[in-house]
Amino acid sequence: MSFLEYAPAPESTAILNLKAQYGLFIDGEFVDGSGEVFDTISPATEEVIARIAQADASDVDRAVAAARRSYEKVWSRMSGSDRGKYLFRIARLVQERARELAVAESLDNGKPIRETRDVDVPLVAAWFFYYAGWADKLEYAGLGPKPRSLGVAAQVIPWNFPLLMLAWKIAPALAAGNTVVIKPAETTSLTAMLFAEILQQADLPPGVVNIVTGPGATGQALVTHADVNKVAFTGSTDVGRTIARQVAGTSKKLTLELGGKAANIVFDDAAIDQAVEGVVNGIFFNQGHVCCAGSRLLVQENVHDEVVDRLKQRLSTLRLGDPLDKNTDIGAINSAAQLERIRTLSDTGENEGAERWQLDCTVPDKGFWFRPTIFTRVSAAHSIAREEIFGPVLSVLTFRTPEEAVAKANNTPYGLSAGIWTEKASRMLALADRLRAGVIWANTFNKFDPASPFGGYKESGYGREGGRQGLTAYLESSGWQAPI
Ligand code: TAP
Repeated sequence: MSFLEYAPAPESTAILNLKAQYGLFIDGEFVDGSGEVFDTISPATEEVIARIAQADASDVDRAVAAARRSYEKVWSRMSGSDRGKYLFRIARLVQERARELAVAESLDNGKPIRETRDVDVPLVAAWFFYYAGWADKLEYAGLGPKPRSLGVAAQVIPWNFPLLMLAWKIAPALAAGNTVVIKPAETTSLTAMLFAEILQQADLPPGVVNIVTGPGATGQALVTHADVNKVAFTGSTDVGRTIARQVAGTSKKLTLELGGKAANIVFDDAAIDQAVEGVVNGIFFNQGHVCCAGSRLLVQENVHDEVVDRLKQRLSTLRLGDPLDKNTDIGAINSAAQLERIRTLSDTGENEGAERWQLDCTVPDKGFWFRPTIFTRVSAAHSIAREEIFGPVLSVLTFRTPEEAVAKANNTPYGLSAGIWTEKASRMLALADRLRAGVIWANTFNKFDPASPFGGYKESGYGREGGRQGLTAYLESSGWQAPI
């Protein structure tokens, strides 16, 4: 074998010590669910990894009761510094079990091991470290000298960053003194179960975190439960709308992190190689299953051909395949249903007159795969320019002036994120002021930090996660105003 042919062996699953079946995690213990158990499969091979318990409304009731007991008797009475110690312990245990968590996440979700190893899992630990530091400093959260926790938080998360979304939800809730019942997505519950083991290792008091697995109906039973004080949801705009209606008129506080259709705007003065890297990362990271993905490339007309050519050249170097292989850039699509959605929307793009280009590569026989795709000749009216595809599909549009770039970027019901590529700092700032997006990156994309608030405008939801702002979502507002 020549040096060029050498490829390291895929990350071994031998590191995993998985159970054949996982129960619900209620009151510090794994217990049976009342619904039928379901399989969690590897989207890369369609093989069953483990069986997962299904919670019905009575199980959700038990979980909420456990969270309430533990809130009243333990967690809300504990000092902030003691709560912080538990969060630090969880962060350290995530680091200790990092390799195992990365392998399990890649196996269950289909995302490349390089991403779970270098992005997802380190960020999970970073989120717990960051909020551990806040637990005894809540008086600096901006809500007055003695901010109060809300009570029991009901949290529902999607499948695209299973463990990271769980950390985004649980870490600030616990730091602020709330207890939690969380529902992972049906197709990606495995790492939440490993996280439950970590909570046991950390000796977290029973009932502080409860995990109920199951389908959308389980999530619905949770968010509509009468004894929860806070609902935090990340997922599709449709389900977010339903939840907003269900929560309306109750005393529950609500935060919603929903979809996006971000514009990545490339000006002719940008460093083109750097911009191309950023555009590739913006849409092909995590197979495009990213709410803030740069799914629309807005490129200045005079550099359109050059940018698209270089994009195609760069994409031709990407490797699609086994998520556990360290050389893999593009992993599997998370489910058959999501693959179908991506296919349908891409076919619509072609039928509406856009030009499709796809990476020429072999796709494994088994599993769910979609080759990285670029659409050119896209107009603002095309479905692929308006609807969130949530897959490795980039729609390219052009603009002539900064005004036109802003107008096109804002021409979407969403407002989660945007990217600007230019050498001119004055242009970055001017554009950032006028883009209706909660997160704006300049000369970079998809950068996340626990200290930095994340969230959207318009139909991308409301409330912020991360930073000091992420804490206020889990604290009672006293009407106190910081002195100016
Ligand atoms: P959804 O179908 O909305 O599912 C999200 C979660 O809600 C899942 O756990 C789901 O359970 C559950 N659910 C479904 N119906 C429910 C109901 N009526 N009541 C309560 N919970 C319910 O989204 P998805 O397909 O998992 O994720 C893709 C979408 O999420 C994309 O649109 C993406 O943009 C968005 N997303 C946004 C963000 C942020 S930060 N803004 C982050 C990630 C994803 P099941 O899995 O069992 O159906």
